[in-house]
Amino acid sequence: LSIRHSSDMTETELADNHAKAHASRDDVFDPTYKEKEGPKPPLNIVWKNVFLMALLHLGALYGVYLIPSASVPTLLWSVLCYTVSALGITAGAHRLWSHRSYKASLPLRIFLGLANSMAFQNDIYEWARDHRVHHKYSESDADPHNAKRGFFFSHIGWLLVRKHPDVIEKGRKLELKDLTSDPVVQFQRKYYKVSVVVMCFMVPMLVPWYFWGESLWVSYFVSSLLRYTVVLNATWLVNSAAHMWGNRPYDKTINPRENKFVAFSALGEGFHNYHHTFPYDYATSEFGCRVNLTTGFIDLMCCLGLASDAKQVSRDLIRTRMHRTGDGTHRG
Ligand code: ST9
Ligand code: ZN
Ligand code: ZN
Repeated sequence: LSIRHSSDMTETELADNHAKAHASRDDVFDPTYKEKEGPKPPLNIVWKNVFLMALLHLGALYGVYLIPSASVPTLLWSVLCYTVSALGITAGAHRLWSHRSYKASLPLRIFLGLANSMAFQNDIYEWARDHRVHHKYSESDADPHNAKRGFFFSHIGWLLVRKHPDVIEKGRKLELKDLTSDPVVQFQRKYYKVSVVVMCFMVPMLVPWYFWGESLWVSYFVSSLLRYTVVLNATWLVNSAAHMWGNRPYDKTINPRENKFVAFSALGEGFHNYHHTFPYDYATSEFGCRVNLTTGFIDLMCCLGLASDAKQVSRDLIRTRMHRTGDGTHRG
């Protein structure tokens, strides 16, 4: 397993190392940014998005109603599609492409690119760009899903209105060369729409119909629409619930929190106080694979030689930081 354990380094060496690792990336909180004074720009609702999101959620509710008529293989297939599409976000867009917390070989990047299209959450480039501004200007006007604007806004509302101009202004200044020079990211961006039609809608719907005779109606509403909607909401809970409810063992001065329910449903992405404190840690938690399927997946990829250079924060650094800025709720 090629995980770099850095437990024998001093804190200064570690801090130095992390600074170097981050020299080319823009996912670290920038305390110098100040929101512009004066009245906030008016809310500009995008009615097309409101309509489509309402329709999607109605379709998903109908999918819940159809669950009893779906066959067991169809239900298992839906769970598999959930896991694969979630990994396209967690292991792909998030830990690999937004934070560069490990390196992935070309075959693994191709798999994660396809899995990402199955999740249909904007292309990898756009997702990672928005996510870097989220970390760098967390909970301010330049954060696309600023949790200070409430649960609804940070959950889904931010996708139903025009962005605050500071998100775009600050986002345009981000360092994104690593994304523009990754052929998988560029290819997925170029063919994004067709890849979503195939991966998010056609493949989940057609496999149950072709291989075990499920009705297209049931597989469309359960494996495509319901599965897609649940992955979306599990992801959005990281922005809403995990910025509101839970403890803050690593840094009590920030809002992101440790939330077990979100960690479970988002395959390990609910340890959000840890993650905003140490965004470069490939495990997004100090507890390895515990309630963290994504970390198990990346470990497996390292074992198979498909991933490498997984970055981890040392125990010493975690402990020092916890004592300095934590809320005292840490168990260890
Ligand atoms: C979705 C995304 O759901 C979900 C992301 C969640 C993030 C989660 C993070 C949590 C942590 C990780 C944990 C993962 C857990 C996963 C668990 C899995 C179980 N910088 O966008 P426009 C430019 S998507 C720089 O139209 P508007 C842009 O390039 C769901 N530039 O802004 C463009 O420039 P140009 C499906 C930026 O008009 C111009 O600005 N998709 C930035 O304000 C205008 O861009 C949807 O629902 C930036 N950050 O519209 C679609 N941003 O003109 C949603 C923008 O030069 N999107 N620019 O090309 C939209 O319809 C629109 O974006 C909008 C805003 C209406 C929201
Ligand atoms: Zn966050
Ligand atoms: Zn992140």
